[in-house]
Amino acid sequence: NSKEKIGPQINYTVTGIDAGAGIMASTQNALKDYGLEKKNWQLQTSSTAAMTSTLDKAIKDKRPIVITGWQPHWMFTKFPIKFLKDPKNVYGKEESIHTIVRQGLKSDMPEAYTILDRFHWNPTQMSAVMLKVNNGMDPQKAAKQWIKANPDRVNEWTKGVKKVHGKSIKMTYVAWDSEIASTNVVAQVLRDQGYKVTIQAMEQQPMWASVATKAADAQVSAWLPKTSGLFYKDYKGKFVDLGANLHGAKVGLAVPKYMTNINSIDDLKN
Ligand code: PBE
Repeated sequence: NSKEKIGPQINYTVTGIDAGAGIMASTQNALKDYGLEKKNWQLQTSSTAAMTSTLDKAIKDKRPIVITGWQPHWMFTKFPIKFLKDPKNVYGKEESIHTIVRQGLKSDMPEAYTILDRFHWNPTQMSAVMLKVNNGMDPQKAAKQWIKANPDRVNEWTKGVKKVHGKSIKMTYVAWDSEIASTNVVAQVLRDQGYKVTIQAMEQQPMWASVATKAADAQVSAWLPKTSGLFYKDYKGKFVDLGANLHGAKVGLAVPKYMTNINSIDDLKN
């Protein structure tokens, strides 16, 4: 019943993802800033896979649900969901995803640095890789296919860059769908350039630490200014920010479109 309060229907619960994600910290802030915490709203930690499966079931039964949502992500193509308005701007407006490399990379590996510096694509392109992986394809294979299908874009990154012969480079990432896609594409482009590339998935904090301590060379997973903002601030001065590799990302709370009375985070209080 849409006239009923939303809170009691879903146990005052926002269905979240892994604890280390920036969207989880932002959502804790949102629960405070919108006065939801004192009304016993809570954020449930899980994983992207568990969250999207819970969302899938709720939508099949047309039940209400509130999730942590972001774009680019296939959840917005697969499910009829909408972002809630965020009048207090807790999640920020549009975000960009930045490429972060270790200090000294430019002089140590100028070819890789140039490619990492030039790497950029758009949400449609990132989504194409994510969709293949979501449909069960191995991420490296999905990256190879995308590279083959987008020679002009890849050429913008590699044009005039000398081939190397077996130099090792290491990238770290968090196993979010978007970062699985971008990291595998960049890693494959570097392999095609002649690098021996390892990519290692880890939690967000160790990922930032790995580049700051030069244990890793690069990551392409910094959602800014807000979502990864705390880590950016913590490690500032210990990495090189090569700027945005993607514009037009967005983070917030989302609900199924059939929840027509819920359009803003403020509406959760009613
Ligand atoms: N995400 C996807 C991440 C960044 C990439 C929105 C789930 C987060 O830190 O929240």
